[in-house]
Amino acid sequence: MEDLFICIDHVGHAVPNLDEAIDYYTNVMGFRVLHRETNEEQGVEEAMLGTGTQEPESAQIQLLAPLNEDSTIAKWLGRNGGPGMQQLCFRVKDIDAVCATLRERGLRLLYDEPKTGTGGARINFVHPKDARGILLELTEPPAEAAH
Ligand code: CMX
Repeated sequence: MEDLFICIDHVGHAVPNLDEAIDYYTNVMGFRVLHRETNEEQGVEEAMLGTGTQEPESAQIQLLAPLNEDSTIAKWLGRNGGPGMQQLCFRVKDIDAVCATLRERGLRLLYDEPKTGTGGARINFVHPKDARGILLELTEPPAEAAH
């Protein structure tokens, strides 16, 4: 059977305050900030952090802070009682094909069509109840960042 996923792209860490979390990851853990943006549609202020090799295959940490009280991340932080691991993200080459395959295999994808994620990537999510308790993000990087 052909592989569906290229690699783990990132792990999402939900935090109440992005700057405070960046301070921890850079000054205590020695990571570098690779990218930062606000995604209004997803209700997040986010940053990507890298460590070790900067090869594209190196998985990153995605810090996710809520933009407002209605944010998915605000809800998650409230339920979890504080910061923690919110998601695991697999990189894919063709998100439409992978979503179609996973749907055929009985999994619920959150969006009918992919939405826009970090750096213009096309993203979708497998519902955590269909992924053994993990919110699973799928990301197809934009063509210029693909490798
Ligand atoms: N990981 C694991 N389980 C989770 C979860 C998560 N991140 N979020 C919710 N769940 C579980 C809940 O604990 C709950 O379980 P129980 O029924 O056993 O209590 C169940 O899923 C359903 O929870 P819910 O309250 O009905 O659903 P929510 O309103 O919390 O929504 C979800 C859950 C996955 C649909 C929502 O978080 C979502 O739409 N996520 C995708 C978007 C997102 O996460 N955006 C931010 C990141 C953006 C980015 O990565 O770029």
